[in-house]
Amino acid sequence: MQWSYIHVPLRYGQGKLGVDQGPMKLNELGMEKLLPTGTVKQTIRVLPESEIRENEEHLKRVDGVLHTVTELAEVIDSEIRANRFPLIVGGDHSMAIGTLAGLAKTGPFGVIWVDAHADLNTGDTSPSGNIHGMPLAAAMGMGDIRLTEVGGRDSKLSPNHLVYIALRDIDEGEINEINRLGIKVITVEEVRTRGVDVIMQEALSYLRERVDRFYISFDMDSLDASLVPGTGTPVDGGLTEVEAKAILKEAMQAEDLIAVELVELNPALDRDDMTAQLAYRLCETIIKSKENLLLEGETV
Ligand code: HAR
Ligand code: MN
Ligand code: MN
Ligand code: MN
Repeated sequence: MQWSYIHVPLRYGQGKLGVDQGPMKLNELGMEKLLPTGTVKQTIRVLPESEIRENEEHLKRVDGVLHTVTELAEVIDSEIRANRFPLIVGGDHSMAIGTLAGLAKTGPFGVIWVDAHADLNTGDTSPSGNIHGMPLAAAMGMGDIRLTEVGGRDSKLSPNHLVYIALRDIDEGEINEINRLGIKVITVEEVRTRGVDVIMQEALSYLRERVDRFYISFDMDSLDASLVPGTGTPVDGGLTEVEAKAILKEAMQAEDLIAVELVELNPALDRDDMTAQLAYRLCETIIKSKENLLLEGETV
């Protein structure tokens, strides 16, 4: 299958400078060489700062986010219809509003969300007003209508089509929603005690009982804070590199995986490019696993 490599240099979903440089940084490190020949490459447009007008307390820089995710939703939809496999790199996690809306245009799908955070806030529950903490709520039809209506009125994602992995920094409003909606959560502790194979098989069977395709969204802050200085909101107690690669490898080898997303690499906050290099190695695992270039047991 042909790959579709999509840059989303978006930073308006949060307040720190530099996360928009994530995609270019990966290219500098040699992404172009990793991508199979014939890969279609594109960059989603982002409004210049001078055109940002909205800075609502509860929905910061919403016009900047909307501009990019609206375009991303259309691009994702057309790439899926063209039977290509999107690798989407960001950029902050608000971009997933576009990814989720784009995928929903061709029918139901499951989501594996690998993240320290639940990204399930609305403008009302968010402690920060940062939209990168809201994409899953928006996809489920919760929160401000401008976010929930990206890519059409209908809800894009059902709560029981979602599995979280590595969640550990959750706001009160999000905890209430996770419990109320009965969303499946796999903690880092479970990854460690039960093993990646077991939890991934469980996550995949859970989704396969409900949907026939899924995508994986990987937030760099799912990794332990000590490994990722170059992300906006690092959290202790996260995944090791080996665990992250094993999760990605298992997802990538699933025939019903339809897209993969890697977000929240912020080169401006990084230390000696360590987070960028790690993100690059994850991309190597992503690409080689799908292309079956990894030997059994190898995780790059
Ligand atoms: N939950 C907090 C908020 O909504 C922090 C969110 C940080 N989000 C990300 N994405 N880095 O997972 O403001
Ligand atoms: Mn996130
Ligand atoms: Mn996060
Ligand atoms: Mn630690």
